[in-house]
Amino acid sequence: MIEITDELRNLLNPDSAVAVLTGAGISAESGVPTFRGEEGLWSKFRPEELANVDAFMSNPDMVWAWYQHRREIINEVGPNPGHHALARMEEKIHDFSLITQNVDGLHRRAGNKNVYELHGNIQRNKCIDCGKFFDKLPDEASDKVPECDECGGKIRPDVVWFGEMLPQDIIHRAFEVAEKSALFFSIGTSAVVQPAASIPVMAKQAGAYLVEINVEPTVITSYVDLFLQGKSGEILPVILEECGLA
Ligand code: BV8
Ligand code: ZN
Repeated sequence: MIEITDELRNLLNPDSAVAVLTGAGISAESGVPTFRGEEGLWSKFRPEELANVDAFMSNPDMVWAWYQHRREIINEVGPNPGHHALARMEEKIHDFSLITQNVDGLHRRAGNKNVYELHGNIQRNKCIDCGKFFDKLPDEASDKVPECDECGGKIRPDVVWFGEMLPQDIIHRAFEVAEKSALFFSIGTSAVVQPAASIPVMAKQAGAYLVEINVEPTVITSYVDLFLQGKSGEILPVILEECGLA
């Protein structure tokens, strides 16, 4: 039984400014592996081995194959009830912002529009030399890094790797909406990767009621106003129901 506080019930209404930060946990029930769980993508590898420029430059085919593997998984799955609940929230709440660390595109597929993809999107690729974007790849299935048809440069996933800056316009908009929110949800994130992990803290410091939804406590759990332990795909629909937004 999840405990919906009066504050949450009062704040989750169509006229509140609501913002959400999601991480890999919200896609777990869709079948997309998280990063740090036991079956996590990185249980076999470590972030520094794959999600950074040096790894790509020193072993491009291995990094490229890892992203192809992840794309295959993502292309096989769909949004789960947690994603759909957030899409429903955006339909019902006039001022709703969804900030995500995920690169799987599942929030948009569930119907959310006002989505801030802090770390890019795994379905988009770009040339590392001339920056040309590629929505379609020369050979969709190849595990070899494709080459740019303009300049011959290597093509990489359009995601933010460790050590790379986040898109400045997006991160600043995310800070803004967090700071003006009356209610902020941190959902399915271990809250360790910066600067994304500081966003829920900023929201609370600016006066938001901070709710965390996670199957286990995280480094911010002791700081939040309400910790709802459990699967986001199960908890979010209940919250909508209890707050009359279903
Ligand atoms: C930058 C895209 C600087 C690519 C990703 C030392 C201290 C502090 C910071 C640093 C440091 N050393 C380096 C840094 C900076 C570094 C960082 O934060 N490192 C960490 C590891 C300490 N950050 C960066 O490098 C960032 N850039 O700082 O640039 C700069 C400044 C100026 C000029 C140049 C550079 C860039 C970070 C972005 C990296 N890219 N992803 C890709 O996807 O391949 S990170 C990747 O991991 C995700 O995008 C996500 O952001 C991150 C964390 O993962 P989560 O989403 O939280 O997932 P995780 O598996 O960890 O947790 C899942 C959670 O869900 C768990 O809590 C689990 O319990 C829960 N869960 C599971 N199932 C469910 C569930 N919850 C609910 N329901 C369920 N069913
Ligand atoms: Zn090019």
